[in-house]
Amino acid sequence: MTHDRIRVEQGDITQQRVDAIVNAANSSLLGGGGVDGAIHRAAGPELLEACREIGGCPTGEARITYGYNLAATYVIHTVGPIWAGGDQGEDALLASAYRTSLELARDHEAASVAFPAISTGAYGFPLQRATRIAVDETVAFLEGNELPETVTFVCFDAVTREVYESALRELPD
Ligand code: AR6
Repeated sequence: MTHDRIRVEQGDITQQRVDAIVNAANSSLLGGGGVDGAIHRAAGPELLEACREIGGCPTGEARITYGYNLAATYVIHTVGPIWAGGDQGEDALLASAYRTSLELARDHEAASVAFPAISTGAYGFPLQRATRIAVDETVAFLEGNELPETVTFVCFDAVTREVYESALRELPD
Protein backbone atom coordinates (compact mmCIF):
# COMPACT_ATOMS: atom_id res chain seq x y z
CA MET A 1 0.00 0.00 0.00
CA THR A 2 1.46 3.27 -1.16
CA HIS A 3 -0.21 5.36 1.57
CA ASP A 4 1.65 3.45 4.28
CA ARG A 5 4.86 4.80 2.79
CA ILE A 6 3.87 8.48 3.24
CA ARG A 7 4.15 10.34 6.56
CA VAL A 8 3.41 13.86 7.74
CA GLU A 9 5.34 15.46 10.60
CA GLN A 10 5.56 18.94 12.02
CA GLY A 11 9.07 20.19 12.71
CA ASP A 12 12.43 21.27 11.38
CA ILE A 13 13.62 19.27 8.37
CA THR A 14 17.28 19.68 9.37
CA GLN A 15 16.61 17.38 12.34
CA GLN A 16 15.27 14.51 10.23
CA ARG A 17 17.17 11.23 10.48
CA VAL A 18 16.56 10.10 6.91
CA ASP A 19 18.76 9.15 3.98
CA ALA A 20 17.95 12.32 2.04
CA ILE A 21 16.33 15.66 2.82
CA VAL A 22 15.06 17.88 0.02
CA ASN A 23 15.96 21.57 -0.05
CA ALA A 24 13.66 24.24 -1.51
CA ALA A 25 16.52 26.08 -3.19
CA ASN A 26 16.76 28.83 -5.80
CA SER A 27 18.37 28.34 -9.20
CA SER A 28 21.74 29.69 -8.08
CA LEU A 29 21.98 26.90 -5.44
CA LEU A 30 24.01 29.39 -3.40
CA GLY A 31 21.70 29.51 -0.39
CA GLY A 32 18.99 31.87 0.78
CA GLY A 33 16.41 32.23 3.52
CA GLY A 34 13.70 29.87 4.77
CA VAL A 35 14.40 26.16 4.69
CA ASP A 36 17.37 26.72 2.36
CA GLY A 37 19.11 28.92 4.94
CA ALA A 38 18.36 26.46 7.74
CA ILE A 39 19.79 23.53 5.76
CA HIS A 40 22.98 25.40 4.85
CA ARG A 41 23.49 26.50 8.47
CA ALA A 42 23.02 22.97 9.78
CA ALA A 43 25.09 21.25 7.07
CA GLY A 44 28.05 23.64 7.32
CA PRO A 45 30.20 25.41 4.70
CA GLU A 46 31.07 22.27 2.73
CA LEU A 47 27.50 22.21 1.44
CA LEU A 48 27.87 25.65 -0.13
CA GLU A 49 31.17 24.55 -1.69
CA ALA A 50 29.51 21.46 -3.21
CA CYS A 51 26.64 23.60 -4.54
CA ARG A 52 29.09 26.09 -6.02
CA GLU A 53 30.73 23.27 -7.96
CA ILE A 54 27.38 22.19 -9.40
CA GLY A 55 26.88 25.70 -10.73
CA GLY A 56 23.10 26.11 -10.53
CA CYS A 57 19.86 24.26 -11.30
CA PRO A 58 16.92 25.21 -13.56
CA THR A 59 13.43 25.55 -12.09
CA GLY A 60 11.68 22.18 -11.92
CA GLU A 61 14.91 20.18 -11.74
CA ALA A 62 17.01 18.82 -8.87
CA ARG A 63 20.65 18.19 -7.96
CA ILE A 64 22.17 16.06 -5.19
CA THR A 65 25.02 16.62 -2.72
CA TYR A 66 26.11 15.01 0.50
CA GLY A 67 24.61 16.26 3.76
CA TYR A 68 27.92 16.96 5.57
CA ASN A 69 27.07 17.88 9.19
CA LEU A 70 23.44 16.83 8.81
CA ALA A 71 22.19 13.43 9.98
CA ALA A 72 20.93 12.93 6.42
CA THR A 73 23.44 11.37 4.02
CA TYR A 74 22.22 13.47 1.10
CA VAL A 75 20.64 16.81 0.35
CA ILE A 76 18.56 16.94 -2.82
CA HIS A 77 18.34 20.55 -3.95
CA THR A 78 15.31 21.33 -6.04
CA VAL A 79 14.01 24.61 -7.42
CA GLY A 80 10.28 25.13 -7.26
CA PRO A 81 8.51 27.78 -9.35
CA ILE A 82 7.84 31.32 -8.18
CA TRP A 83 4.03 31.75 -8.12
CA ALA A 84 2.97 34.12 -10.89
CA GLY A 85 -0.81 33.70 -10.88
CA GLY A 86 -1.04 30.03 -11.91
CA ASP A 87 -1.00 30.20 -15.70
CA GLN A 88 2.75 30.32 -16.18
CA GLY A 89 3.29 26.57 -15.94
CA GLU A 90 3.70 26.66 -12.15
CA ASP A 91 1.79 23.40 -11.54
CA ALA A 92 3.89 21.39 -14.02
CA LEU A 93 7.13 22.89 -12.70
CA LEU A 94 6.25 22.07 -9.10
CA ALA A 95 5.28 18.51 -10.08
CA SER A 96 8.59 18.19 -11.90
CA ALA A 97 10.51 19.41 -8.83
CA TYR A 98 8.96 16.60 -6.76
CA ARG A 99 9.42 13.98 -9.49
CA THR A 100 13.05 14.76 -10.26
CA SER A 101 13.85 14.83 -6.53
CA LEU A 102 12.30 11.39 -6.09
CA GLU A 103 14.20 10.07 -9.13
CA LEU A 104 17.50 11.26 -7.64
CA ALA A 105 16.62 9.66 -4.29
CA ARG A 106 15.82 6.36 -5.99
CA ASP A 107 18.97 6.47 -8.13
CA HIS A 108 21.09 6.98 -4.98
CA GLU A 109 19.27 4.18 -3.16
CA ALA A 110 17.81 6.47 -0.52
CA ALA A 111 15.20 4.47 1.40
CA SER A 112 13.86 7.44 3.37
CA VAL A 113 13.33 10.97 2.06
CA ALA A 114 11.93 14.11 3.70
CA PHE A 115 10.39 17.02 1.79
CA PRO A 116 9.53 20.56 2.90
CA ALA A 117 6.52 22.31 1.36
CA ILE A 118 8.39 23.47 -1.74
CA SER A 119 7.49 26.92 -3.16
CA THR A 120 4.89 27.67 -0.46
CA GLY A 121 7.02 30.17 1.50
CA ALA A 122 8.97 32.95 -0.20
CA TYR A 123 7.87 31.70 -3.64
CA GLY A 124 4.18 32.24 -2.79
CA PHE A 125 2.60 29.08 -4.26
CA PRO A 126 -0.89 28.61 -2.70
CA LEU A 127 -0.55 25.97 0.00
CA GLN A 128 -3.53 23.72 -0.80
CA ARG A 129 -2.78 23.62 -4.51
CA ALA A 130 0.92 22.89 -3.84
CA THR A 131 0.06 20.19 -1.32
CA ARG A 132 -2.19 18.39 -3.77
CA ILE A 133 0.62 18.38 -6.34
CA ALA A 134 3.16 17.17 -3.76
CA VAL A 135 0.92 14.32 -2.64
CA ASP A 136 -0.22 13.30 -6.15
CA GLU A 137 3.31 13.22 -7.56
CA THR A 138 4.60 11.27 -4.58
CA VAL A 139 1.80 8.70 -4.70
CA ALA A 140 2.32 8.21 -8.45
CA PHE A 141 6.07 7.81 -8.01
CA LEU A 142 5.83 5.36 -5.11
CA GLU A 143 3.33 3.26 -7.05
CA GLY A 144 5.93 2.77 -9.77
CA ASN A 145 9.08 2.47 -7.64
CA GLU A 146 10.28 0.47 -4.64
CA LEU A 147 12.64 3.26 -3.58
CA PRO A 148 12.30 5.45 -1.67
CA GLU A 149 10.49 3.20 0.79
CA THR A 150 9.13 6.14 2.78
CA VAL A 151 8.51 9.82 2.14
CA THR A 152 7.96 12.23 5.03
CA PHE A 153 6.41 15.64 4.45
CA VAL A 154 7.95 17.87 7.11
CA CYS A 155 5.66 20.79 7.86
CA PHE A 156 7.09 23.79 9.65
CA ASP A 157 3.78 24.94 11.15
CA ALA A 158 0.45 23.50 12.23
CA VAL A 159 -1.54 24.97 9.34
CA THR A 160 0.71 23.27 6.79
CA ARG A 161 0.52 19.98 8.70
CA GLU A 162 -3.30 20.12 8.72
CA VAL A 163 -3.43 20.80 4.97
CA TYR A 164 -1.15 17.81 4.27
CA GLU A 165 -3.09 15.55 6.62
CA SER A 166 -6.36 16.42 4.95
CA ALA A 167 -4.88 15.90 1.45
CA LEU A 168 -3.76 12.41 2.52
CA ARG A 169 -7.17 11.62 3.99
CA GLU A 170 -8.76 12.50 0.64
CA LEU A 171 -6.72 9.90 -1.26
CA PRO A 172 -8.70 6.94 -2.58
CA ASP A 173 -8.09 3.69 -0.65
N1 AR6 B 1 12.09 22.83 8.13
C1 AR6 B 1 10.98 22.57 7.40
N2 AR6 B 1 10.29 23.50 6.72
C2 AR6 B 1 10.75 24.77 6.79
C3 AR6 B 1 11.90 25.14 7.53
C4 AR6 B 1 12.58 24.10 8.22
N3 AR6 B 1 13.68 24.34 8.94
N4 AR6 B 1 12.08 26.48 7.39
C5 AR6 B 1 11.08 26.95 6.61
N5 AR6 B 1 10.27 25.92 6.26
P1 AR6 B 1 10.71 28.64 1.74
P2 AR6 B 1 10.22 28.47 -1.18
C6 AR6 B 1 9.06 25.92 5.41
O1 AR6 B 1 10.48 30.10 1.72
O2 AR6 B 1 8.86 29.03 -1.02
C7 AR6 B 1 14.79 30.63 -0.11
O3 AR6 B 1 15.35 31.87 0.17
C8 AR6 B 1 8.32 27.22 5.21
O4 AR6 B 1 7.51 27.51 6.35
O5 AR6 B 1 11.85 28.10 2.52
O6 AR6 B 1 10.41 27.27 -2.06
C9 AR6 B 1 15.45 29.93 -1.32
O7 AR6 B 1 16.81 30.26 -1.42
C10 AR6 B 1 7.48 26.88 3.99
O8 AR6 B 1 6.35 26.09 4.39
O9 AR6 B 1 10.93 28.06 0.23
C11 AR6 B 1 14.66 30.48 -2.47
O10 AR6 B 1 15.16 31.74 -2.88
C12 AR6 B 1 8.41 25.95 3.19
O11 AR6 B 1 9.44 25.56 4.09
C13 AR6 B 1 13.28 30.64 -1.91
O12 AR6 B 1 13.44 30.81 -0.51
C14 AR6 B 1 9.04 26.58 1.97
O13 AR6 B 1 9.36 27.94 2.24
C15 AR6 B 1 12.44 29.40 -2.12
O14 AR6 B 1 11.13 29.65 -1.69
